[in-house]
Amino acid sequence: MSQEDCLFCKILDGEIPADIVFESDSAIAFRDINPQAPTHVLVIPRRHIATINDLEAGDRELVGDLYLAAKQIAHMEGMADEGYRAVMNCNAGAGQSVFHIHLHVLGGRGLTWPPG
Ligand code: DGP
Repeated sequence: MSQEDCLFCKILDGEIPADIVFESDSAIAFRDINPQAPTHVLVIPRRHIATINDLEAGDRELVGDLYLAAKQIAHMEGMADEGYRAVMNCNAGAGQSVFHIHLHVLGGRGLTWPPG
């Protein structure tokens, strides 16, 4: 279920190239074009969902899949023990710029809290 004007649906459809590091039945993950850490991967569901606000009860398993993908990626990137962050921005006020939900998986450097 892809949306015509969605950048990440275009990556899913292979219309826009990306450095894909993980694929499953429900999700894919690729390196962020503007990395904010040595490892910065975006995990996205194959199904188009614009924001966290659009999630429904039936999406529980899908959201779990995104986090299980993040865990796998953290191990693949060798940052699972050191620590990493897996976060999702919701709407423009929180910095969301692409309206297809995505988990930012960041690591490979010290990460401070709270984020800006
Ligand atoms: P957010 O600001 O939370 O919506 O994050 C969107 C991220 O998507 C941002 O970190 C940059 C990344 N991004 C935008 N366009 C592209 C693209 O064409 N390819 C890749 N790989 N990442 C992109």
